[in-house]
Amino acid sequence: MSTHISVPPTLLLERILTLEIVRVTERAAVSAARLRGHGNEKAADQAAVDAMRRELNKLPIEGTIVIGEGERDEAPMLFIGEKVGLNAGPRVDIAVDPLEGTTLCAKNMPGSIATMAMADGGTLLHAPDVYMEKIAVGPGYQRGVVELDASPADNVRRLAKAKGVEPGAITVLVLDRPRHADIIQSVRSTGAAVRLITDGDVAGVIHCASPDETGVDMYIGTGGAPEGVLAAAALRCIGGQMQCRLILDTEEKRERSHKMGITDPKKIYGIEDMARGDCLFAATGVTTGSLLSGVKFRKDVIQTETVVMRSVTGTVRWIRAEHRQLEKF
Ligand code: VTB
Repeated sequence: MSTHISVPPTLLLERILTLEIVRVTERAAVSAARLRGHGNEKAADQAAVDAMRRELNKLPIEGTIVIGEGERDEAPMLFIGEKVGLNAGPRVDIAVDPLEGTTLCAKNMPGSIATMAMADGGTLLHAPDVYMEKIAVGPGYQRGVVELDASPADNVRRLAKAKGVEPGAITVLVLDRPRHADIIQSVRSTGAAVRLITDGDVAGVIHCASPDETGVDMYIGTGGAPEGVLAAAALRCIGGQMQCRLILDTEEKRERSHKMGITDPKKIYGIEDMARGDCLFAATGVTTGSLLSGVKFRKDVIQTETVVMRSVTGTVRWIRAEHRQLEKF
């Protein structure tokens, strides 16, 4: 390495990896997008997994999948604990959701993405594939402005006060599930609005970071723990607050999570508990949503849109790419 460069080699490499992870999510998105609207969630997911794994294995990293397609016996590829990369370079933790919103993709509905995060080895929460209670808001509020254990109505009022608006000016994003009926009712009792999504709460949480653009102030609800860690990695880069708690309601789940190093089953995790070190986050649109455009197959080019973030600097890049060597995609 040149002696003129004063940046520590690991940071420099990590900086270069910012673009490399874009390649990874781009490829996964294009592969999944070929199966948009085919009604086959498994096939679309598999296509994204294959592409993502192939690309990850080209990177100069010593990577470990810590959030993946599942535990080894249920996931042949990108299973938790799988080693990826060229086995040279920095030791990193990797969280993947090659196709977040498989149903959205299979039904060709808005908002499916290919996403991943990369962080210093040992710094991402090793979360089991269970449900997780989550609450998130964007940057600019005092710490603890909302809390997981406060009622949704209270949280709306607290956030409205901090923002200097009436509760009626607040919008809360919630996954449309029967289990969220009480949350929805509680939010609406304040005069606040609920925006419902059918799937995709990684993008949902990210919406909170720019309320002026998205119209979303807060995310509340229960979704997947893996998606929670990915969302935390994104907020670590762009700012905001998040509180989460794993739902470990059976002995089997408590045991499984214990094996992954979780000793307090009731712990409330903040962003720094889920993404402790420096991290990178990327997401490429598969179907067009309010965060990202989906893949467009033109006559001679494939267009993708990706957002990539880096916590060290907080830089967020929106990358619209045109891919020409189509056979390689
Ligand atoms: C959650 C959410 C995801 O699936 O995991 C959800 O975090 C699962 O909830 O974004 P259900 O079991 O009720 O479907 C997603 O929406 C992705 O599909």
